[in-house]
Amino acid sequence: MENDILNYDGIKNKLNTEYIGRNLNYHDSINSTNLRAKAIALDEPEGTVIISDEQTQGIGRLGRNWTSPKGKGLYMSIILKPEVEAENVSKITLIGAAAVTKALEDMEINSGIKWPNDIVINGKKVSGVLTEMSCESYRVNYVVMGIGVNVNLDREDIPHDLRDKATSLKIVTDKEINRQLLLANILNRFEELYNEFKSGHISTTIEICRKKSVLLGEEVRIIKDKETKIGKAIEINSKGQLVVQFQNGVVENIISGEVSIRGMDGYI
Ligand code: BT5
Repeated sequence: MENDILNYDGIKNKLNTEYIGRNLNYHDSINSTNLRAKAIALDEPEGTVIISDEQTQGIGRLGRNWTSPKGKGLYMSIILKPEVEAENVSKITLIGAAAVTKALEDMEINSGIKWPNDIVINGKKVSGVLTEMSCESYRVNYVVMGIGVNVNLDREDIPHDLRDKATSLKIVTDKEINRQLLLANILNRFEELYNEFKSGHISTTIEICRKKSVLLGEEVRIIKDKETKIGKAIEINSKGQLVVQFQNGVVENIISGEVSIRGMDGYI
């Protein structure tokens, strides 16, 4: 697609934000936008975005990797400096996931959220969020929220071992998607929801996560360290925790970041 460079000039006409994405550092290629964002976070203003056309060492949660082929996806990280206690930072992952689904809805693409950090379409993952922070005791120095979206990947761009659980917007819509527009939409949606969070509320994000959830009402396997437990996802509570009822009747609130969640027969 022509005119698809993800620099500031390419998106500024579509950006409605006050501060998210106004300082945008574009790279042709980088190891990981999260690594870069963490390296410069203390010196850059809130809302700075690091974006790259390709990542050579894209990272997922818990030491996993993120496949990031050149010119095909969105790979970005936003530097944030919220004045909140560290325990609230995991909510930023939900804000990122909600922003991606709303941005896709703005482009008439329907998607679901697999709590806490996956965006899925037709049962396969199209996007993931990775939130990292630096803090001293309870004080947050900075947060880096990374988002990866599989935009114009063809089937061959997805590694063999991921083909049954990963997809792209191009594969599901059968159309080439404008990455600049999607990027601007995500940043616009993110700023709205993040401003609400900074003012002490998160209800709009939680509503979106509930409405779009692919887990609520389903049997799930909760994987923590090496242990797997089976339960039913019954609610996302007002703190953004997943409420699960286990087979022995015990109800637990799960905090994002601690666990991996799988459906009973496959990825969802
Ligand atoms: C995530 O981790 O979903 C977080 C991904 C965050 C990526 C962004 S890109 C910009 C920023 N810079 C970075 O370096 N990272 C962030 P997790 O839930 O752990 O999922 C990772 C798992 O998803 C892997 O173990 C694979 O199974 C699968 N996977 C890897 N690449 C994928 C892709 N492109 N699409 C779908 N699934 C993928």
